Amino acid sequence: MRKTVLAFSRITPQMVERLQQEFDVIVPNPKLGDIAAQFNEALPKAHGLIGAGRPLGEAQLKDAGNLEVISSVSVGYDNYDVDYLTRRGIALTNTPDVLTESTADLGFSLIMGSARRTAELDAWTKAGQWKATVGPDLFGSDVHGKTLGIVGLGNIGAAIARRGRFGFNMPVLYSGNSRKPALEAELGATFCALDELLAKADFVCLVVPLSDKTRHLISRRELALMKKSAFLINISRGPVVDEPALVDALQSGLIRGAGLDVYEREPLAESPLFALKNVVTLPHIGSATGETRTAMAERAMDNLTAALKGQRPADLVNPSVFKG
Ligand code: 8YV
Repeated sequence: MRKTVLAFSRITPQMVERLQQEFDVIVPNPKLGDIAAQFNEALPKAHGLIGAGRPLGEAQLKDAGNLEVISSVSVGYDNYDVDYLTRRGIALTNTPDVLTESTADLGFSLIMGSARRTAELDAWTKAGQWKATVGPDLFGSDVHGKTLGIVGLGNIGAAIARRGRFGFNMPVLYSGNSRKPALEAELGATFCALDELLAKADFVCLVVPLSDKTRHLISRRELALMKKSAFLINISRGPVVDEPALVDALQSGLIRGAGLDVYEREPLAESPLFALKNVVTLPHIGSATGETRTAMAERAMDNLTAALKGQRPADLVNPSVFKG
């Protein structure tokens, strides 16, 4: 019997063709009406789901009686109720590694863009405001040689730290659950408590997964610990930062600026952030390059295919479901 795959996002028509060689594939299509309704209708038939950006837990999956695997086209898996999936014996896979460097590139571009005010000054130039050489009111801040604080020195955090240390001669501080001796040796990085990092870093980069422990990790108290000249960079998940507290900090000059790729609610359609010149707001594009999204989708298809064939997928988030 051919198994059924519900490909709910991130899978191109060529990729669907590849999956169709082995599976029946259902792809919700906006031209055929409500996507959520099509997803729910297909769910009871599905043995595998592949896609990203959709919260999936008990409420959404109670009719998914045949489901064996969810293959997420993302490294983060905060959208999924892992305990529930594990209780049901449903495998969950993600796509680590392939997006590390692109996401670090984006993180570094937020450091550069917020410090040197590139988006703001691009808009200013295009608005025809360049009448004379710019004065101190439009000056930015240096990046090279400044202290880089990485909150969460995982793969992506380390890739940002490498860019800072070796490309921009930045001393690196990091905080997190555990010390990373190999990275300390490679990067000359110094482990410290979050409060100390906040007080010393010129750029505070958030690169932690979202969990109960990291929700609102950065709130009023933490923002108040930062230097007035410092920048907050968030490429992790929006709820790691208390957004109203950040808006206040940016409005009142408690910190110099911020570079954000993620928000408490996405897509961000309106926000007090939009009125602020000292924040760069990007639409969650950490991994959004052609090459990387293709690599992520391919890795996710490999994980899905392995699980549906009874083989252990390479990137299993909940290994206890897989006894094979
Ligand atoms: C995804 C990401 O675009 O991989 C991740 O965890 O943040 C991005 O690559 C996002 O998760 C989709 O919602």
